[in-house]
Amino acid sequence: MATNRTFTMLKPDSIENGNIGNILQMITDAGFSIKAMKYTQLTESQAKEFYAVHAERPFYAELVEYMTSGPIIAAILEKDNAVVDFRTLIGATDPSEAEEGTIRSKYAESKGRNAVHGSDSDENAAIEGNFHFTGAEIF
Ligand code: DAT
Ligand code: MG
Repeated sequence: MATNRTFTMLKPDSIENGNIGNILQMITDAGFSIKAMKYTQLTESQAKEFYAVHAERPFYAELVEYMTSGPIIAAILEKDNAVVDFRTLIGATDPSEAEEGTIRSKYAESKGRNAVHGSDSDENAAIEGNFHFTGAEIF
């Protein structure tokens, strides 16, 4: 995946709370185009693998349970400076620390139920995008 791409998930709270449309609007209004997208539910083994980097953290079990608790939307997004600009658009992990106007400030409930995922590097964006999509699913 090119360095102008990032990977996102709209987490189960975004779907439960009816925020998908508003969040996708914020993403496209910010200049991201959608290269791939699917509505799906992670299995326990997929969630464990996706978040393996956090396996030693105290919140890992809670994170895996939460991320498998309902459907998500997974997407690959494209824009210049995609990884950094998307992290700016989503705001801090903890919504109480997220800048006003960011997706997490508007829609996240808590540190765990925080509305969206955004890749933290070009390398992880490529790994995460390829985890969810085959080449034929990326446009
Ligand atoms: P981010 O999603 O901002 O990249 P992260 O990579 O540090 O944050 O953590 C991944 C996810 O794990 C995060 O989106 C929500 C969950 N998480 C992180 N810290 C947590 C905490 N202290 N308590 C509960 N869940 C947490
Ligand atoms: Mg992260």
